[in-house]
Amino acid sequence: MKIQLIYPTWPRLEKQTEFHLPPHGPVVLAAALPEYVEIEFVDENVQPLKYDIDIEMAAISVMLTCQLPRAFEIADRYKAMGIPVLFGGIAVMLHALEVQRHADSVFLGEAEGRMEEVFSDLRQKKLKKVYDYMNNFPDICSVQTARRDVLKRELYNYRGIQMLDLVHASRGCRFNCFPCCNGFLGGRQFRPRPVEAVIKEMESIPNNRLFIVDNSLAHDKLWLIELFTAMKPLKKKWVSHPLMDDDQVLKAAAGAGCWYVYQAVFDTSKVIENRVKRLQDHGIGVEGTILLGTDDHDEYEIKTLVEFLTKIKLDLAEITILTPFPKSPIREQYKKQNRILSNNWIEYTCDNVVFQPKNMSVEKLKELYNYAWDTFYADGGYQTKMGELFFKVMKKEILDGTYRKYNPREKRSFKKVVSQ
Ligand code: B12
Ligand code: SF4
Repeated sequence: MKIQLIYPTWPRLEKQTEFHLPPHGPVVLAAALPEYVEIEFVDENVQPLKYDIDIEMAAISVMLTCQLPRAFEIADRYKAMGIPVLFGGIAVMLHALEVQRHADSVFLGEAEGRMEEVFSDLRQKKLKKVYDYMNNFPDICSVQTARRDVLKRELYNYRGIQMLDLVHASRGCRFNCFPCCNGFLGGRQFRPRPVEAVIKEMESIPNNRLFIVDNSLAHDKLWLIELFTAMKPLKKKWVSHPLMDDDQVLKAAAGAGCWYVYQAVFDTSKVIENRVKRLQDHGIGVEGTILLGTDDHDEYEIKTLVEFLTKIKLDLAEITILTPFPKSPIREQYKKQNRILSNNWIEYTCDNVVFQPKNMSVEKLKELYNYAWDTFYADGGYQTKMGELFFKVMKKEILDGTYRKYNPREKRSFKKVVSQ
C-alpha cells in the first residue's frame, strides 16, 4: 500500500537567512507505520509536490499554524481527485475542528502503536473522521528510531554546509510558560526515552551534527547526566533548547559535544547574564530567544533589552514578536480581553503583530522589532554570526578528528566516521 506523506511549505522569518532543516514529526511518524505501508515523502519546503502519482492516501503532517493554509490547499486538491486525506501533527492537534473541514480523517495525538488501526480502517474503506488520542500517551519505550531514510538528505544543506539532523530524547514538559502550547500537546509530565534507545538512534544518523529538539533539557538531572555520559563516545556536536543551569550538567553536556543552546532572554537581570556566561565558559554557544510585545514591554523596555543582548555577547539572537497561538495560555487571556486582531494563520509566523499590544500601537511594535534585529546585527548580519557559530563547530570537529567535508551523496555510516 503506497501513501504520499507531505510536509507543506511555510513562510520563513523575513529577517532570518533562509535555511531548511529536515522535518522531524514525519520521520518519527514513518517509523510508527505498519511495514506494508510504502512511503513517498515530500517536503514541500525543498522539493515540488507532484499530484500525479499512484497512491491510496495523502497523509499530511503539519507542525506550524502558519503551515495550515498551504496544507488545506493540498488537501482540497487531493479530495477533489477522490484520494482520501489523513491529517496529523502538532498544528492539527491545535486546530482540530478547522482541519476536519479539509480532511477525510484527522489523527490527534502521538502515533506510536495507533497506526495499525488507522491503516486497517483505510484498507476496509472505513476511515474514522477522528482518531482522538490526545492526553492518552503511548508508552515512551514504543518510540522507535525515526525513518530518516525517507528523506532526500542532499536537499538539506546551506551553501554546501551540512544542516543538522533532528532527534528527540524525551517528550512532555512540566512547565507551562505563557506563550507555549506544549502543555496542551505533550502533557505536563516529563517523559524521557530510555537512554539506550536514544543512543541507538543517534548512532544510526549519518551526520555528525544534531538538533536535540526536546522541549527543554532541564527536567531530570540524573537522566541528563546518564544521557550525556552515554553520548560522549559518539563525538556528535549538538544544539538544544535550554539546558539545566547546573555545573555538573553543563560540564557533562559540553563533554558530550554540546555546541550551542537556545536560551530565552526575557529580562535584563544578573540571573540571565550569569547563565549565558556560565554556558559560554563551558564552551557552549548561546542563541538568545527573545519575545517582543509582552504586557510589560514599552519602547523603553524593549530598547533596554536590545542593549542588554549586545552587552551579554550572545552568539546569535532569534528575535520574534509574541504570537498568541491556539491552546497557549496567553491566547486565552487575550481572547478574554478582546485583543486578538487576526486569525489569518499565514500571519502567525512570529514576525507579524496579530494582537493588540498593551503599551504601544501595532505599528510601533513592528518598528521596534525591526529596530531590535537591525541593532543586534549592526556589526555583522545574521549570516555572519551564524557563519561564526559554524566555524566554532568545525574547529571542535577538527580537534577531535570528526570533521569531514560535506558530501551529500556519501552513504558512510557514523561508525566509520568515528573510527577514522
Ligand atoms: C523542531 C521544531 C522546529 C524546527 C522545525 C524544523 C523542520 N524542518 O520542520 C524549527 C527550528 C525550524 C522551528 C521553527 C519554528 N517553530 Co517550532 N518547534 C519545533 C519543536 C521543538 C519540535 C517538533 C518536533 O519535532 N516534535 C517531536 C515530533 C516527534 O512530534 P510531532 O511532530 O508531534 O509528531 C508526532 C505526532 O504528531 C504524529 N504525527 C506527526 N505528523 C503526522 C502526520 C500524520 C498523517 C499522522 C497520522 C500523525 C502525525 O506522529 C509523531 C510521532 O508520534 C516544537 C516543540 C515540540 N517539542 O514539539 C516547536 C513548535 C512546533 N514550534 C513552534 C514555533 C512557535 C516555531 C516558530 C513559529 C517560532 C520560533 N521562533 O520558534 C518557528 C518558525 C518561524 C518561521 N516562520 O520560520 C511552536 C508551534 C506554534 C504553532 N502553533 O505554530 C512549537 C509547538 C513550540 C512551542 N513553544 O509552542 N520549529
Ligand atoms: S516554553 Fe519550553 S519550558 Fe516553557 S512550557 Fe514550553 S516547552 Fe516547556
